[in-house]
Amino acid sequence: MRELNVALIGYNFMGKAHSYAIGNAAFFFPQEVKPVKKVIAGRNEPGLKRAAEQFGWQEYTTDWREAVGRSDIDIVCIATPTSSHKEIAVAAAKAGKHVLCEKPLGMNAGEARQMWEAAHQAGVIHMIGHNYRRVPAIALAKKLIDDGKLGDIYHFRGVYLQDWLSDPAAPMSWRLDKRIAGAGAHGDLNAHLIDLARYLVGDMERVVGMEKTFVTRRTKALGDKPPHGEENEEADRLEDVTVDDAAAFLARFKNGALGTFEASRMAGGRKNHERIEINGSKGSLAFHFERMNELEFWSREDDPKTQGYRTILATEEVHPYMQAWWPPGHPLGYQNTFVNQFADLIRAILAGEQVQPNFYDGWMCNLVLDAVSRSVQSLTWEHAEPAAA
Ligand code: SOE
Repeated sequence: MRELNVALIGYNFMGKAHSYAIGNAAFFFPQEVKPVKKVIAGRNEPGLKRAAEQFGWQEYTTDWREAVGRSDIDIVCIATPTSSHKEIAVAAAKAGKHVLCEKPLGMNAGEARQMWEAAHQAGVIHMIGHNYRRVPAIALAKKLIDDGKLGDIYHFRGVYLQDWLSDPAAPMSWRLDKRIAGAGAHGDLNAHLIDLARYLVGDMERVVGMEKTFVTRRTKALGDKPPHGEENEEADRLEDVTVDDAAAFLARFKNGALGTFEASRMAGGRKNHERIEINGSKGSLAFHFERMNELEFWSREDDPKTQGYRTILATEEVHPYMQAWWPPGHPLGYQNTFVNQFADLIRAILAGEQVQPNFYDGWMCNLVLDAVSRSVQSLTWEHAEPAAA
């Protein structure tokens, strides 16, 4: 069977998720080709070596350029902090590799646009890692909306709440450094909500938002300590948090719908609480990631005597992706969304057709993120569309 060799850049949380997906895509979704975990790249050799062994990579390198430039690599998967996405993605596209990049695509819309242009000009298949589109219940929601079950859409309501920063003693991390992450909860979590809103409802016209950094200084992270223990007093040094802890915004969609979005890492008790609700003239849908196998659906067309939200267990073979998995009633987990995503990428590569969400969608998402950030400064509504639109 023909093999497609993959280079993965990054080996932490997302590196682990993508390694799992690359290793299992052909197991659950057999296609004419088989992805191979060829080479994994990262900067810290001991950690990288451990990851290579644990996740089953054939080789590792501390030089991502070497991995991307290899003639035997077909796909480059980018799972690094945001500030490095553009350089790696553009190099990969120019080298003729298909690219899967984590979100948010760029540090800002300008970068994201350059990434889309590079991939588009190179004619490679490009994808952005919004894995929540690959939850069967979310793909089912899309189908119900496309089938007209909700009618005209009135509302999109999304919250994405976590609490890992709600303790002021929680240490610094690259995710709190604007130079590396670009933004805080806004870029990390609102990016997912924006992608789901674009997928299920459509493009946004204008946005207005607010954001706040509640804890402005945090202790230097242990992992950032000087390598040999010298300058120990440095470890206790406080560092400035340069991104938002929480960001919320209102949106007007092009189709007339209204949107509300809230992202926070300060929501005590909430772990990965991504919840959306969509209301339309004929029906409503609600989804909550912590119960990711369920989709709630309310229909105006139901008999009023028994009308009410019903819970659909999206684990049956009639549901998106589920034929590939288990017998009825056997649920999926977080890691399986990455398998579904990677299988969709392979399918697109074989068909020679772009997959969604791709770098264009990543650019559109960055545009909305930027427009919200501008509105935080200007205190007014801002346009969320490309200038030419
Ligand atoms: C951290 O907030 C994080 O890992 C995000 O970066 C992911 O995109 C999200 O899926 C879970 O939370």
